[in-house]
Amino acid sequence: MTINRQSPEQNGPLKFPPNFVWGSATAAYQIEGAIAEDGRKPSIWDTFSAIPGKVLNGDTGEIACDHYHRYPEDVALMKMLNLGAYRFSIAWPRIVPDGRGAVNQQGLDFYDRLTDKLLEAGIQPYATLYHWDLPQALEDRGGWTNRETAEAYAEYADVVSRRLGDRISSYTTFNEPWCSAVLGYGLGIHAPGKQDRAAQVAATHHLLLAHGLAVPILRRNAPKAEVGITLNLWSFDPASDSAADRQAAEEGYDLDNRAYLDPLFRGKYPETYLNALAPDETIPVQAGDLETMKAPIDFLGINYYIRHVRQAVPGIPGGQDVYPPGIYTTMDWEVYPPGLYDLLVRLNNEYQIRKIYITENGSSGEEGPDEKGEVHDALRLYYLQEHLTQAHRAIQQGVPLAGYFAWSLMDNYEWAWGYTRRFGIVYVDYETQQRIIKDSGHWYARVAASNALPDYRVIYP
Ligand code: IFM
Repeated sequence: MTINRQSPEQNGPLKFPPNFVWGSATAAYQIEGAIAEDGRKPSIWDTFSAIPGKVLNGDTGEIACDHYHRYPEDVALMKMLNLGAYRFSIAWPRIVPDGRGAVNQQGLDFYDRLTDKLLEAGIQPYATLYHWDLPQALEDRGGWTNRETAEAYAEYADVVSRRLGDRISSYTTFNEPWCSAVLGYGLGIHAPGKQDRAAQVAATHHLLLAHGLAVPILRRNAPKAEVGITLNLWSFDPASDSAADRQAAEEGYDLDNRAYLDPLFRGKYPETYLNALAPDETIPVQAGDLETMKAPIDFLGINYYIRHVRQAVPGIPGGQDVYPPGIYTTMDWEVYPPGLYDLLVRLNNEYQIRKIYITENGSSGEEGPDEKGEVHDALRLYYLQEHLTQAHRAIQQGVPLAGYFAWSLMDNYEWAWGYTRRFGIVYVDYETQQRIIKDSGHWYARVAASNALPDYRVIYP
């Protein structure tokens, strides 16, 4: 890895627009720990991670980064990183531990304290209401396959936003509903671990419905806060220039991206998605649902990590992935920054989106401290730099990109990968809970402070 080489194609720092939001992101189950404290009851991730073989090394979120107790120290770290905003998620099983009914004030108190700490530090709180930790009590009644869960979610959104109101700058209803539906109910590699395509289709619908039900509630309770949703989206490229591969890439885009974008922005599911449903995969749509889902939002959050390169396979809409040579992270994810540019420009051309945030983007990498206690995470630094360069390019093309949140503030529980994959710009020693800002974090702090990418570029490898 080489640092400080002048980039031939860049003259001076790449400046971002004034008021561009620089943040970083986490999620409750991945960092909080304290799973049985102050009235919290189990979520689907407590149940799933306790099943042998579901998570690497049997890791659970029982302690994680102990953020529930260490949040003041973590907010101080954010300050050192010059963050203007912090994107965190609120754990439904702390607030309404049985999913519906009794509200747990102690759970609300925690997010109240965190919000105050952030505001005191001059950091804007960006709260996500659902980042995968459904109360187990609701899963016992069918989880997201049951329409009741959407109603329960709307009640939960009401409770949270009545208490936190517009002290929260920005509410995100859901993080990556694709993951909840596809990984959780279709493929079974995330909680609740179901492998049932019909359940996946029902879950997708109820997640989008829950979003739509919550939007007016959030607006009523927090009129000054902005409201949106975060999707995990990919750019799609064909494996070759053949018509078949190009069609496979387009179908892939429809099935994974537009299946969420179209209901949210156009009030309908795309044809490719409808045509790909098997006879038993029925969307449980009721009158008015599609109208509800397209409640106008203030922003779309995008989590971008990789692109898909698709090769046609007869009879399989969307074809199959192929893996071109290149740089891959320890998740085996290709590093492909131009895909972020392609995606942003395409979204801006195809939908009326008021404002976009990149709510997650980052790289895994398992470097630990050296003998001087420093963490040299060359690939992550390069990854952030290259994606931010593409984000800057997209802004030049008129994309209304208003902020960027590095995933993640600190190393944490990477779901089915347990603690074996690290995404933090801050290193966490899980034995001692010591935090160390990595090279990428120091670099990001300078970028956030100057609102610009430096006039030098890091070369990797
Ligand atoms: O850690 C996850 C996060 O919870 C959701 N988006 C992707 C990240 C990396 O896999």
